[in-house]
Amino acid sequence: MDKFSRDEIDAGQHLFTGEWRFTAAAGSAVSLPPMRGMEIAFTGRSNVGKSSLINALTGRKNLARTSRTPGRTQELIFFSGGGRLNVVDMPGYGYAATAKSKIAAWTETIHAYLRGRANLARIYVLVDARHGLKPADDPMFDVLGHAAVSHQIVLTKCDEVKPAELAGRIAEVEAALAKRPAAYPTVLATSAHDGTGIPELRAAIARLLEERKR
Ligand SMILES: Nc1nc2c(ncn2[C@@H]2O[C@H](COP(=O)(O)OP(=O)(O)O)[C@@H](O)[C@H]2O)c(=O)[nH]1
Ligand SMILES: [Mg+2]
Repeated sequence: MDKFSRDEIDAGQHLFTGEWRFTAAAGSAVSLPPMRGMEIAFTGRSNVGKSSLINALTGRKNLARTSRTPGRTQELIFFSGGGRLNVVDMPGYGYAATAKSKIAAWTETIHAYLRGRANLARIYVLVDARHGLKPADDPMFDVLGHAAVSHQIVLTKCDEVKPAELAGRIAEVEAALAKRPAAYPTVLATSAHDGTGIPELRAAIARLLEERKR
């Protein structure tokens, strides 16, 4: 796991202090909003904790509506805090009951988004710390690799696993990443429920935006 300086932690906190609000939703390629500032996007299997993590990052309890029904969010949802950074909640995947037609529409929208988004700094692929990587994650990593979009794994729900199990899960996921050279080699461990890793994830995003400036 990466280490962050006090300055980077502060910069991360500052990055998320705005009044975060919903700005747009896109359920198809044509409805994508115009590019503005920089974007980071969150993806992962349905129910992995995307909306909860966005709420924790932005400090807004109900910004990204958390849902107990997997597979409900079928659109890309855009949020802004009024500054340079925009956050995108991507539709979840890997939900067995999803109709084939919906998967096709989802795939088309995601591909269009990844192909045409010059201001997309990184995709964070969320993985449940209790379960690790699953075959359902493979298509997303394949798409990200092909599109050459910068991406990194964030473990979610770390409050649910004991420290020794978490260390093992991190090692296991980072070992799997060695076979995916397009992916960032280290993971970030978070919990939206107890706040673990949230300052570090904010700092990682602040560092990323600094790198993008140069
Ligand atoms: N224990 C624990 N549960 C979480 C955490 N984050 C999300 N959840 C739960 O996981 C479920 C799905 O969360 P949600 O954010 O809606 O997932 P999404 O489908 O990926 O957007 C909800 O019941 C959340 O309460 C976490 O950090 N810890
Ligand atoms: Mg959600």
